[in-house]
Amino acid sequence: MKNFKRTLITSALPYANGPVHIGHLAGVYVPADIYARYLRLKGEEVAFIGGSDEHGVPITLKAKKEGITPQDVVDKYHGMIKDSFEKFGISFDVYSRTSAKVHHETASEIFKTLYDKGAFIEQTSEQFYDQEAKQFLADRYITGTCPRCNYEKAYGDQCESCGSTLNATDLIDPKSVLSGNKPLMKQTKHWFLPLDKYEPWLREWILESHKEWKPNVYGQCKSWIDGGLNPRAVTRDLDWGIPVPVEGSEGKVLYVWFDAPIGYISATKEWTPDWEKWWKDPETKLVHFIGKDNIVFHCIIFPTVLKAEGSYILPENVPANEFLNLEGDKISTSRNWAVWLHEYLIDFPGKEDVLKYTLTANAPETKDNDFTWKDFQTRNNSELVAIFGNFVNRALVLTDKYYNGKVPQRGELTEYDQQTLSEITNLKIEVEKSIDTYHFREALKNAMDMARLGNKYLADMEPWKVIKTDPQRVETIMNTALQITANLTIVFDPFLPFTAAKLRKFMNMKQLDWKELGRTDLITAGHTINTPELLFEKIEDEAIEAQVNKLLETKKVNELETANVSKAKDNIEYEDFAKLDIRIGTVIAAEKVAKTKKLLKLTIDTGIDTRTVVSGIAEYFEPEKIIGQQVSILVNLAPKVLKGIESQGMILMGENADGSLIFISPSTAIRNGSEVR
Ligand code: B3M
Ligand code: ZN
Repeated sequence: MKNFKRTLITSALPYANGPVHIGHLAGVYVPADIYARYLRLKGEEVAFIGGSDEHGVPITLKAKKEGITPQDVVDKYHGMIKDSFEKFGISFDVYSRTSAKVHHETASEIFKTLYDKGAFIEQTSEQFYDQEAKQFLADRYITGTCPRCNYEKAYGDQCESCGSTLNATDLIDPKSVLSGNKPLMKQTKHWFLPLDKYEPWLREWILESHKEWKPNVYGQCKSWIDGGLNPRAVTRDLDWGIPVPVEGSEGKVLYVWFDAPIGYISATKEWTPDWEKWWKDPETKLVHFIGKDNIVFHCIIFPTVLKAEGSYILPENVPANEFLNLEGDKISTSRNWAVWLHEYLIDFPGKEDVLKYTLTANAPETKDNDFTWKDFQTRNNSELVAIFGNFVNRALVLTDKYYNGKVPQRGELTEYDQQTLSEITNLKIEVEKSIDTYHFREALKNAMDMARLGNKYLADMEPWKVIKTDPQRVETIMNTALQITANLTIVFDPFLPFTAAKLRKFMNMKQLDWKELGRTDLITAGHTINTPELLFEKIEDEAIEAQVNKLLETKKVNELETANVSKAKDNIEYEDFAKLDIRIGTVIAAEKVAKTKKLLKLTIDTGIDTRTVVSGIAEYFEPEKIIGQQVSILVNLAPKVLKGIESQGMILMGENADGSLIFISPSTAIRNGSEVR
């Protein structure tokens, strides 16, 4: 392995078009933060870079929808995102944003350098254009009918009903989101990065020299490269973003995926004037933390940009994660299927580390994983409370009780004591191995094993019993237990920083460097600890049920919104329709039909006569509330006896997606007997 002087850690820049959720945290920010904290504790030189991605079409669409400017959108969400990260203790050295001036300058400069070097190719192609809005249309600006499933509101790049990936030109009856008009095809010029020319280099750099990358990352790169790389447009027709710094490119901006990764560089510049040592010195180890949907951009496109520029280092590793699902479904911002960090902070105050623990213990490192509230509760109650918390609490409470909070002297160690203490060093080695190879889930398990070790030690030693027969031995037992506790403050520091700080406070200790981990004399006899408090508290069923119910509500709303409208029936002739005699009438009496759930017996003034109709609407209407309601009634339907009552006609109803019903009534009152046709 190569020796580096310093580590530059970047974490994907979240789009500032919505708040951040547990998927972001689990996939990117928690592992990056563990890595950064761990290296800092080891005394290494680290920069941990983050920021918001504030360009791109989704942000302009959000602005349009809410009737505000794109800048308003990003200001709002950048603030929210930054705040959530701070509260969760994600320890960025800088958290910047791509609307910052330094970023516009940096991205323009890099584009210009590549342009001047002739690194791009210019190409003219046909794109959809909205004549009324005088604007080219990005895929998301076009909707139409999905050619696969007939869903009428499919986007130019994807159908959200059947999930197919589409080209805007596939849509049946395409419409511009801006004007509602049918868009035209018009020629437009763009700049392309000829990835194909870099294929031999990429093959060598990734497939030969980075075989150690995670299999999911390496595999994706290999399939991109083997599939044949094509020139990729790095500019777009859009009025939000960084203007293309070339003459004759009015109305064009840099493609968001061209400028966003450059955001890592700009943020570093914002942080330190000494930024070049971080980006241009081959002794810097660059590591990108990202989710799997960003692999091609960080492993192929951005490195190609850096390579073409010529003076930058390339990533040493890109430990991308798979996805985290929520209760069995894909997390989705647009469907509100997520656990939002800002909401979690309100619902579970002071429990930031519990979420981090759950997300790391169940991190989607090698495959997609599922977050469930039940698992969250179990991890808290059966692991954090029952193992870690229980051990620490016993150690502190007994020290308080037996020795008034003063750490007792250690006498002679038994073989079991020695074994237990030496296990700390073994676990330290395991944690290091795991973190160094980006296996954070395993690393946390190793750390938890240290708490387990302590918990088992006290359970086996039973000092609360021994105290009656051999009080001297108990001094050694408690001293040993407190040495383990002191080690826990170090080993958990990268993973659960709030908990580690709390534990240090209980123990009345300073923060210790990683190199101290494994020592069995971290606290000396006579040192006074503070009055014990609980490290973790149990999470009750009610709190979990409330979260599950919130998700069920969301599910209901989504089902209503996406339910498919049934297809039109076969055509009929007008004569067929004309046979139906539909009139406006008024309900003059209504009562439930005994022993049925669904039926109401209605008396209707049809203008022709007064008649009885039995109608299956009882689940949605209370009889007394619909007296006086005007309705549409099919009066020439052959009478039929239902539950012993002759029903003379049928009330017409509209049906919602969830099966609930509404009356089809005139928009203003009209004479009973009026014909509907
Ligand atoms: N904003 C996509 C995402 O949030 C994109 C990442 C940019 S990293 C330079 O998944
Ligand atoms: Zn579809």
